[in-house]
Amino acid sequence: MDITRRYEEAKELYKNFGVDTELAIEKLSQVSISMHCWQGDDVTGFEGAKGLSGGIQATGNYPGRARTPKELMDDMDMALSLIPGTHRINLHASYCIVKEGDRTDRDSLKPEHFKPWVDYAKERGLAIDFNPTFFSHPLADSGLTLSHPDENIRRFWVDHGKACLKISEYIGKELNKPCLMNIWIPDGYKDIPADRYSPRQRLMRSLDEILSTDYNKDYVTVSVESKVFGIGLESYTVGSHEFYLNYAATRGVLCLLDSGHYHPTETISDKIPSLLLFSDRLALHVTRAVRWDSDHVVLLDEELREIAKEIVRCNALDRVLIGLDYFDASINRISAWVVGMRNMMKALLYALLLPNDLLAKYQREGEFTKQMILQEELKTYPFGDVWDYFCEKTGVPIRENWYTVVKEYEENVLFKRG
Ligand code: RNT
Ligand code: ZN
Repeated sequence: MDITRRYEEAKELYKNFGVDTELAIEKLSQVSISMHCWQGDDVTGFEGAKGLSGGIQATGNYPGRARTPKELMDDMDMALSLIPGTHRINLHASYCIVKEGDRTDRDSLKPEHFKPWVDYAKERGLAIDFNPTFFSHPLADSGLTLSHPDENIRRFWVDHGKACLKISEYIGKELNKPCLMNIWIPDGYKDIPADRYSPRQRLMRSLDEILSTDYNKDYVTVSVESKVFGIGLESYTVGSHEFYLNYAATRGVLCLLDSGHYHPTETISDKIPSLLLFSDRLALHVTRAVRWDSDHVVLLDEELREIAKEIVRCNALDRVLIGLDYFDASINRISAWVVGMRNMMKALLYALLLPNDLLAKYQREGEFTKQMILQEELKTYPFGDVWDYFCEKTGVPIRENWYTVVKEYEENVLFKRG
């Protein structure tokens, strides 16, 4: 298997359509994807949480879940060593690292509680993104947080949001790389509500209060994430798509589209160009919805390629902040990360290797037959040869060979965790 020879042949084939494989590789190596820490421990965090709440669920009990900051960091290192490129890590407030005896609750978390993460990122040249955690907490048990009618509870969560803005600012400043702080709340009702307006009005007020915090926009970018329904909260979601679309547009923050948060035949790929026309930047949670679940491991499927194509065709690799968001506890968790991250990169490479200008020209000229033929034939072009070459060039294992490394780590480390 001569990777370079195969690459050279692929290069010639793509060149026939004016596609420069070298340029594609160059652009791909600039991409950084935010790898979500919560795949490593089934969204448990370090606060001693008893279970996961907020209408999301991690199912499965594959051995080896990371239980401490050190274990999670080690596992993330293992995953990152098998993924080509330099990426970001995505943390939740529930991954705070507090000293023994420290009783700090979410409303008063401080930058110091994330210093070990900042040190971790510094040593590895990574950036960090951040999320306030509006679930898995006694005050979120009702399924309501920022839209809660009880003023004290609502205030607690507003204070959590504010504390997280300061933490995000600290992270961005320390790493000298802007931190994306994404706000997602589970708020909703299991059954048909009597009043759909007031909870949204309270959410709007809460978000405005959070954003009134004094924070440095050079270091923090805020996004808001909508959802269609949660488990146990099936009938009404306070933070719906329309709510956040308008909220983001009027407040100058970003929309975050989670690919698992829409109706079954509704895709986020189609929304990307529309949002980019009206907003400078856009954030994504890439995941895979399967029936009731919005959080399966990202596969190289049609929609993933469509998402990548829209980002590339809009020339927006630097305007779309890509993050992954899923949690599968039924398989090796490190493999889950590696599969998703590599697939996201593969999808982008696939999109970068398409003759996008030529295809757009066919569309403009009404040459729909040619457009279809070429798009279909391109599906079996040797994109895998370019991918292998890219992996070799960046020093990560080729093809499925990375699994041997994970398997060894599994035997020596994960299975010994008890
Ligand atoms: C839940 C949202 C949210 C979470 C993470 C843990 O439906 O997608 O983004 O998955 O914040
Ligand atoms: Zn999400």
